[in-house]
Amino acid sequence: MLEGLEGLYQDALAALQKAKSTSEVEQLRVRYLGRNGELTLLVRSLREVPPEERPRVGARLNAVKEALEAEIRTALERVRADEERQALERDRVDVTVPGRRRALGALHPVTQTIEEIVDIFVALGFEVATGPDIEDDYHNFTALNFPPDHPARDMQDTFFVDESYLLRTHTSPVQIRVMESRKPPLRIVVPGATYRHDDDLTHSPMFHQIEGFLVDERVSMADLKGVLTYAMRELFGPETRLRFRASFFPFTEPSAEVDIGCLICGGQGSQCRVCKGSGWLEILGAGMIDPNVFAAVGYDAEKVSGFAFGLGVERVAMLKYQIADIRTFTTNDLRFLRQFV
Ligand code: FA5
Repeated sequence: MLEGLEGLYQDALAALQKAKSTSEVEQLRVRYLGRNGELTLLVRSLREVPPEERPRVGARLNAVKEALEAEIRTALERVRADEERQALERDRVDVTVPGRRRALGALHPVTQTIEEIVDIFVALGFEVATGPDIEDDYHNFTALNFPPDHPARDMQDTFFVDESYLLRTHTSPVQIRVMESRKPPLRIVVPGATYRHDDDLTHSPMFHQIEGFLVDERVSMADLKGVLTYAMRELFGPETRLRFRASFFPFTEPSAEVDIGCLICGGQGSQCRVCKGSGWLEILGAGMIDPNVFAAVGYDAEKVSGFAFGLGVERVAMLKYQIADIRTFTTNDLRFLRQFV
């Protein structure tokens, strides 16, 4: 038995020295010291050894078992250290390699302009509302007091989806949607895309507007002038001058078109190409909400009044950044877009 034991010990030592991984060492541990391991079986067969030899054999068995356990621990430490070294080698990071630059995107200049304008009104206590791009005739025209034969309803201005639906031509239908579902007082701004059959240097088939309206008791044209003057000065600078010109919209009475003093020539006019010599640039439409609009949403025009305005976002961005052609916003030329990062 002792011979077998010595042979087993030598084999185990040789095998442990060759082991290259923790799993190989673990397999050897099971093979020799597991519940049915070779050494365990020898220990179990000690009772078959004649009693007089048992102490000597037993002592040797114990010694070999302890030695083997120690060898296994040593082998484990060795292969673990090897494995760790290999893992470090494999995952080594060369910090001197130049980094790969990530192409970071940025907000589109039209989006930046929308955010800037909306922030000005939010600071004044306005809430943001939105509505659908695909509208029905009622909200886009009828409830806004457009007569049935108004030219804006014409196929040449409006993109119709089918008999009942169209791509909204302005953000004003959201006035109706908000007033239909809520009661005054209201202070609302509505940023959104709008669509018209238009295409030239200053007109795009898809463009953006920001609608604003305020409904309460005793709202006057002076409130409209005050709010717009403040907002435009925040947007274009404290020296900005505003001019209100009488105009017409079916949904406001009285109505005004609002010009700002030309930013390019400082209102001097004469040779200026941007304001075409007038010293003024048109920037938005506005007015006092027409009583017929209040009637359409069930408000009592004797009790409430309100103002509304609609601003062309691309037009504002063109003035602010002195852009000559509205189409540069949608041609995705990175040389143009990178100027707004
Ligand atoms: C309106 O759309 C009215 N809904 C504005 C309004 C709201 C008036 C509330 C009163 C009360 P208008 O058609 O003028 O009005 O358009 C408003 C602005 O949108 C214009 O001043 C212009 O800046 C911009 N705009 C109009 N058509 C285009 C276009 N095709 N491309 C780019 N901007 C446009």
